[in-house]
Amino acid sequence: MTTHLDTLTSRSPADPSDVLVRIPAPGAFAAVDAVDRARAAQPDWQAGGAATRSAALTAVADDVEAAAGELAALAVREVGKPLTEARAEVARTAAIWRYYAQAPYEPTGEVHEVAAGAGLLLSRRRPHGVAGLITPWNFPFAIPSWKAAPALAVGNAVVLKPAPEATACAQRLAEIVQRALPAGVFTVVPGGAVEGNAIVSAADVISFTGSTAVGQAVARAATGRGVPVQAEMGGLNAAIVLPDADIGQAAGHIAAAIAGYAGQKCTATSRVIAVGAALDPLREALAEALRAVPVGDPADAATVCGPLISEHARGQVLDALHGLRALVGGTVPHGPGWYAAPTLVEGAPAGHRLLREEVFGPIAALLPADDLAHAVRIANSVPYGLVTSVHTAGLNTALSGLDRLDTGMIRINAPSSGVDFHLPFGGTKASSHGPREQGRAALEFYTAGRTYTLSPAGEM
Ligand code: UN1
Repeated sequence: MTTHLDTLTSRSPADPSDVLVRIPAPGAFAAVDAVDRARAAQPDWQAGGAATRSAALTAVADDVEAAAGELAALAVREVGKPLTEARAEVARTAAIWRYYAQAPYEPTGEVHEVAAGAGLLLSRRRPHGVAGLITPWNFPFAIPSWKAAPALAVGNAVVLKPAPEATACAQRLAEIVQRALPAGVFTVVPGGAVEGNAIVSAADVISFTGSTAVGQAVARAATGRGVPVQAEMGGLNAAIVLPDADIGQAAGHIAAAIAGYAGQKCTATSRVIAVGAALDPLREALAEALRAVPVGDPADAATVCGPLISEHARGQVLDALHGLRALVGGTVPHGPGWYAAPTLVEGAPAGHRLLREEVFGPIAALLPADDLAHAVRIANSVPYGLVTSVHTAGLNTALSGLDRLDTGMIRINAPSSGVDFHLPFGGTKASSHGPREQGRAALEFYTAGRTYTLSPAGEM
């Protein structure tokens, strides 16, 4: 992990003079202590039964809903998420807890016949113990929840280390979750690299979302200890537009996926691949849609593109423009806050940084392709493979033309960003490591299989 911090500071990206948190970093010792306390609390939580766990998760969902307005306002202030999107994230968070509140009642195994003789074979899934979760700032309620809720549902205890930029959101979420759970079962340890490393060195299962460099280091460390690990990392997601697409609809979806929350999602679109005759009308429609994106104060419900998380993050967007002419944007609005205008470039040469590295800003490159097969080759030509949106009216294209796309998720006639929490989430190549998260896949990840052989006692 890259950040070594003595003091944790979180400030509003729309007004950097607004400091939400300034606390001493708790240190490695405190992180390991939280894991130890979680390990002591976990057996009773597991043994408490399905109804107890289900009721606790339902209580969290209810309390998130009851606090919805306040939580959305906190995400606006701390991580600059535009209000309408922040409200949607809080609603998604409540739905995630409600969905996983049913999981304790799900079957945990299978019964099989023995190969020969009398007896029974059972397979059953058991929790690992303590789940160590390391989460980013961009979905400060939803990502901790879609990791913690399934881990808790199947009987693990949880220690969560949020990104420093989202410390206040994580602490507020902890208050809500802790009200519903026995002491020690869910703990937030604020911090940076030191605390994160300590959790990775002590927990029984690790789930990470964040940058590729850190995720790969986490995966190596956990694998070295022999504990299960999943890491959700970067994306360099393509939108492929076929000539038969509804170009106006495609432009709207793609503009939202480029500029929504200033492109600060691993699912954002950063490459737009126009097939054949789609190029000219798409260029025009997308430029118009991007110019129309409301940029500004995240507290305004009409805002779609708010500020970048930090001055450094905005600098990355400007650096990525190097040597390119912007069709739209490429400018930095005046005033406090780390804003950048939604930006579209054309003519980026092969190998340009924009086509190799995740920038995490409201910027995308428009690229031409001769036909669908060419578009798929371009889409695959990056080290990442998280999500690809495809815009077409053709069912054949959607169902059979995309087999060779090297990507974890395909979204037809929809923005690349946005996910359904009840389905598995994850990608290929440098985007993801280990089993999928979310949906039922998460219940498998947070448990280990055990096989029982039951033979009759005595003579048969
Ligand atoms: C979304 O697109 O709604 O960190 C979710 C991220 C992803 C989640 C994206 N893991 O941006």
